[in-house]
Amino acid sequence: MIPEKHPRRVSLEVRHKLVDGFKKGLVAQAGLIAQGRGEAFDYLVGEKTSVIARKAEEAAVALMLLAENPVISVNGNAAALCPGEIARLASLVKAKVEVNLFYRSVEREKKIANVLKKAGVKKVYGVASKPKKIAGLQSNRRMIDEALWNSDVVLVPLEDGDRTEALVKMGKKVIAIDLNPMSRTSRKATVTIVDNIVRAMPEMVKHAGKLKKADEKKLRVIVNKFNNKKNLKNAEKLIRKSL
Ligand code: PTJ
Repeated sequence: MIPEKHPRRVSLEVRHKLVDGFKKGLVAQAGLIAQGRGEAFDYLVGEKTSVIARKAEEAAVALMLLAENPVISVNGNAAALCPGEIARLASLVKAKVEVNLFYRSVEREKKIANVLKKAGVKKVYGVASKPKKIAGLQSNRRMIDEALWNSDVVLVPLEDGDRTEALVKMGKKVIAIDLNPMSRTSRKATVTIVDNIVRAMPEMVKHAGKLKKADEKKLRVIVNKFNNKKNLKNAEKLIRKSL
């Protein structure tokens, strides 16, 4: 039980969600460590969505709305932390949802798919599927299902650098949510959102609600105005300033 007025209440609640997710078999052991890595960076960005992150969130949603075949690629941490927002965003931008795990097991894929379905995702891809393999990648995440193979824009919350790079090489536009602006994922992605997934996803749902009826021209202006390199530099500056 976390006291109502505990100064680190929100952060502790998120931790507990992940521990619960681990107990339910959604989150990998290493997923708990990944969260700790994220928390350290979150502390440095002030544990709130910066103007810098908000810009990236808006550009990411515009990119998804412009896509022919957008996909949200979900791992254990994302499923444990924000299944409802994944379902809402997928519905607003008409994205397919696939499960893609670093520590791959069909049992975990099925559990994650159930949580996503309960949250409102109609069809979940990548469960016990016959995957296609991304050439040159060593990890289990090289195995991707048809939905991701055919996508043009993919949202990858908490991704590995080598897969981000491989997806970009395949010609896809990659949107990453990563609190570390210096990670390889952050540097290789097309749009990098330096924000905690628990804040980024609700923000993206809000943007999607506002932009879903916007015309193509307006969406293109948002995407073209966005400069990922510059945005990452600004995120890094924000962190340095807080030290
Ligand atoms: O569920 P699986 O099997 O696919 O396991 C996936 C994990 C999470 C274990 C795997 O992707 C992993 O090892 O992740 P990393 O490389 O430790 O973390 C990826 C990045 O996510 C790091 O740069 C973290 O700073 C960042 N990160 C961690 N938690 C959050 C986060 N970014 C945003 N929000 C978070 N809550």
